[in-house]
Amino acid sequence: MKLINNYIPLVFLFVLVSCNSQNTKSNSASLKDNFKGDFYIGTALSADQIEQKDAKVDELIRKEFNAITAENIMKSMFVHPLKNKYDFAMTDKFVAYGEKNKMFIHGHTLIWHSQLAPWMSEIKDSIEMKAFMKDHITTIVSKYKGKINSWDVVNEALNDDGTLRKSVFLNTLGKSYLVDAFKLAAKADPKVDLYYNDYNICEPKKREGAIELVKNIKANGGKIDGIGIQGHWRLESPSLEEIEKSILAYSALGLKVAFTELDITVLPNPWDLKGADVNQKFEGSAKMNPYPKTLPDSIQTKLADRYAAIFKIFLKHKDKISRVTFWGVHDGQSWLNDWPIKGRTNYPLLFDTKLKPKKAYISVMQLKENKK
Ligand code: 9MR
Repeated sequence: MKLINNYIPLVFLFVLVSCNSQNTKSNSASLKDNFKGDFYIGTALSADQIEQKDAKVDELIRKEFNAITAENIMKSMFVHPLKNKYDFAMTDKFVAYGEKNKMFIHGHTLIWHSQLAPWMSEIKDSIEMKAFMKDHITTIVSKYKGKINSWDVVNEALNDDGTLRKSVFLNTLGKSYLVDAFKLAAKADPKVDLYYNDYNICEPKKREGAIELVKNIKANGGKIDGIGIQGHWRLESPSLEEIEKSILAYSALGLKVAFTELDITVLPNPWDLKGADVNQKFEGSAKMNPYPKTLPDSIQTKLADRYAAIFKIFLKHKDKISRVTFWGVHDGQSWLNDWPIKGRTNYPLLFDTKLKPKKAYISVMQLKENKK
């Protein structure tokens, strides 16, 4: 009996130590470490996150992610608000944050029809537009030469049917603006990776358009290194087949494939409702905002399964994929809470508003952990 009594504290100690070491293991596991050697795992950062306003969010960012994109502050209206004025205060902080934390730094975005400074939308002719593009691209890319690892040179130049979007760039320069943009960026930093970035380019028609666009840039002597598939996806679409076909098709062009703005909406879409008028007011409608407090377990599981299935394909083609970046750190900050309807509660990412890993996080992590 005495002998057994002597052993009790020892057994207790063993249980304590092994529990602790398990805790340490699961607490120290992270997305970036789990997918090390496969592809970068990135996130988009808000201005507050770049300025490290919330210590807990900052800790999570540094623990889980090894690549960053600025969600907004690098867009032209912020960085180049007036013809003769650049404002690099925030972009400098963003790049310094990435350097300090040894992260892959992605530049988003140089030429985009949206979030333009007002003076840019008023450019009327080709001479003025050429001068703008040369100054804008050269100034920004040269400034961060050797610091920013890849750029979205052109963003969202296509319509959903694969034709070129009517923008101030297309209107003034014709389709040659695409080639010009890539040439200017390559001249300013010959080593940086240059991407074309867009949404819905896993859909067959738009994919054809994107392939044409890339071929046209290459045929005209532009340097393009990669394609950014944004990945603003839904639970049911795009299909896994189309995602896989897209990885193969883009990579067959000699491009790196990056998933650049990944999130998955779980909310109903006004455009899917039969007879729904997009201009109708959906704000405040309970039908359109079905989970204002928590996400039911059944949907949480659907989201986890969808993320796992998608990451399985990413892993299968990891040799072709350079980076997978989520569009935000946690559900609370997602743009999808305000689009296409303002003020809803969406659940598109791997961390909830309290920064806790969701079932989707576990399902993605398990894809690798099971193989270790
Ligand atoms: O997430 C961004 C949101 O905060 C901005 O209000 C919005 C303005 O257009 O842009 C969002 O990010 C977009 C990205 O820059 C390009 N692809 C689509 C993204 C979601 O709209």
